[in-house]
Amino acid sequence: MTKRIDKAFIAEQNEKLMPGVQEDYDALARKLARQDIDIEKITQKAAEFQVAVPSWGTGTGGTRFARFPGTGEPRNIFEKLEDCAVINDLSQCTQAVSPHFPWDKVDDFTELKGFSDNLDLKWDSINSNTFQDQPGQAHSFKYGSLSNTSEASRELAIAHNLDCIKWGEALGSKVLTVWVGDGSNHPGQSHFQRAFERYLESMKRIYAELPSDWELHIEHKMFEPAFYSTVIQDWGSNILAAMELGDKAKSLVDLGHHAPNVNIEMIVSRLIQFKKLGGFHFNDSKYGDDDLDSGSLHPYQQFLIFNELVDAEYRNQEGFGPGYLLDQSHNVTDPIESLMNSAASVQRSYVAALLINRETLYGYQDSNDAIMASNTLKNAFVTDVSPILQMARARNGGAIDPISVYRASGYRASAAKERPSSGHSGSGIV
Ligand SMILES: [Mn+2]
Repeated sequence: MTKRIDKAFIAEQNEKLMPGVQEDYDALARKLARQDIDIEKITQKAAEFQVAVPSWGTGTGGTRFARFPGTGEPRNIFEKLEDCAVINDLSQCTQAVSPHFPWDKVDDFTELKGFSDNLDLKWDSINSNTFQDQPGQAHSFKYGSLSNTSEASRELAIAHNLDCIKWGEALGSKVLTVWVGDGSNHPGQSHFQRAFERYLESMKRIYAELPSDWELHIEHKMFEPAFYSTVIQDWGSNILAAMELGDKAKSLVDLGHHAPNVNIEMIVSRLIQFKKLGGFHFNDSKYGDDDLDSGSLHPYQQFLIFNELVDAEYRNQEGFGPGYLLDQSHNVTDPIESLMNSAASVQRSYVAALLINRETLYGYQDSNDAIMASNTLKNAFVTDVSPILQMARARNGGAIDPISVYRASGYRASAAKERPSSGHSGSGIV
């Protein structure tokens, strides 16, 4: 087993940085006090913030063209969990891991649960996979899964999702996330309405088996692998399906699954209003489903999404409590570093959105003062909340500077020794 980074080592590294952090923190505290904001309350909320890590993000991703694996990549779910534990030990905001089946399937789920408990990790949403055929699969998903014209293929896809619920129960998860690659690559190939009807019939069967305290999250995606149309193309199809299924069915927003320039924060608001916001897959995008690191390109968009989320929290919006998950593909970076960076980026957007005085903003909105309303958001966004994030991590026993501590620990080098490449990896892009 690859050794976790020692708590004493983290504390030792923090000690060198703490005087500077304290100085910055005190200065920020005074600045925020002038806006009637108590920094301690914000730091407390930052310390409580959580975003889950995708098991498939711990390996190097790739494109349709190639994959360039890094060293010491996890070869199975147990090794993925070891990496997730390191991410959480340093970041202190990523306690839950979201698995992907059958990539992460094991023979003994009790053993897997015991293993994650020992690493102080919890299980987030279960992701089913019916977008590829497994070795020896009797009925193919080549022409779709839950919406396939073949009943046998549909039955197989339903059965897999029911298995996912069973495995999730063993792990203590409460959410099943369903994304299907179903769709068409040629105009006329698929009957839009009939395909959607078949999808809904299949989903109703899955929904019927959902434990009472579970949610079913539906993930939409505009294109790929179906490049002409997809069955759950956009948030419209998504919410229609969720409404058709029932209260436990909600929509999941993957930031990369929209057309360029779409106003995602407004979609988020609509889903909140109708109690249909299930959760997020955070990432960033330049052209399409690029799966770039969260906040690496459009940090303001990410902040504006959190503006809606914090607003819902402030208003105690009924039925509000989305799950936050990273969903990225790391092609040229060390996945552990990218995931730590991204978790902090999402946390930063949340914290910055907490700085907005909601009542002041409502006042500007009601009086149609566009400039001041916009500036209220922008002023929060440009406030450097780094000292709050650093202090929250340090107080929780994490690293002030996670990447430096990770590099100094030599974790990747020791993983490379203990994990010779198996030639393939269960990582992927969803
Ligand atoms: Mn996703």
